[in-house]
Amino acid sequence: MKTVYTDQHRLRNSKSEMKGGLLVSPYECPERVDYILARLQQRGMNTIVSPDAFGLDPVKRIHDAQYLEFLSTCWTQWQTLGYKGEAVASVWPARGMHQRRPTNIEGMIGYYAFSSETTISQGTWEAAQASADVALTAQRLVAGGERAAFALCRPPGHHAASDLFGGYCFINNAAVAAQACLDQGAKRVAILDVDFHHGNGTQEIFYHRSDVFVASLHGNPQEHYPHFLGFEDECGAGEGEGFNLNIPLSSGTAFEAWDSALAMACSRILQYGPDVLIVSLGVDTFVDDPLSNFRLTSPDFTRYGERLGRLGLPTIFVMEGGYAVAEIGTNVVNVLEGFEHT
Ligand code: Q9C
Ligand code: ZN
Repeated sequence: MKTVYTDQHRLRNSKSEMKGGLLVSPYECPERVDYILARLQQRGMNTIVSPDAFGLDPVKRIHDAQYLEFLSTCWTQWQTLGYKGEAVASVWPARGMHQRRPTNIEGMIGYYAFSSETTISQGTWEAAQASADVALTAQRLVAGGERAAFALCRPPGHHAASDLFGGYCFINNAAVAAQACLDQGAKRVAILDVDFHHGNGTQEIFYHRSDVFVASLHGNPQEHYPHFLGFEDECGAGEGEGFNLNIPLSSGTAFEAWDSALAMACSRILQYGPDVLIVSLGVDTFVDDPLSNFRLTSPDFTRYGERLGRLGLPTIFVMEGGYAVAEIGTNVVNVLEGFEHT
């Protein structure tokens, strides 16, 4: 399987993440990708393809134009305020507050942010756009007949909604790729989100639609980020009713229980009969992940990769989370190798 990759991800190099009231070094760091590339090399999966430039049209099929305008100008506008730190939201249109779109950047960043850990700084927009190009290039490979492709996206995307950023995500790369499949003639696309966190952005984007089936296994939002979405009773609405599947799992979930949840999601996907599968591949389900508390071990990733391969669907892997940096390469490549062995 080919990997789509660009150095442009390095432009996303923010220095600060709000955590427990402190600004810490971001978990979502460039080194994550270095470890994945190194492991791909080591395992001989070294066909690396550079992304093509698709421009904003395919991104605008998913995201609000004013939101994209905000992302592309935020850092410049923030600097005009003379602040010393990176751009971060501090005020939101919470319950009972008017929800008109502010024109001032301090208001606007709160309007478009859903959480405060994610800062915007020099290069964030350029990296986010390149990350979408990576996903679109992988989509093009699979549309062109490859069985599978790996989009080594960074920054990740699954928390980004049509007009919201957060959870380290700005553009929803998996959603953009799914829409590209449909725009090129696919009738049905399934997105399977195996990141530890609920893919709230992906859910929001497709919640009212039946042409994309979204399934997510994740830490119970009662206890875990993103807290407000990802419950079992969120099944889609209107046209989309029955086309969203959430499987929240409790803290400490180990492979056996996780894998039976995956088997359930897989059978729903087969029932749906998609033309293509997009896997939102977060490996923060790993036992030593610093942000999460599932208990998958490195060999478990191979086993579930095999399960994904047995679905027999054209598959686009889109990189999401995973913060145990030293092991991230092993865990990601194990999934891809498991898939390829089938
Ligand atoms: N105490 C992805 O994995 N954590 N994003 C906020 C938790 C944010 C994860 C603080 C986690 C975002 C793509
Ligand atoms: Zn995650």
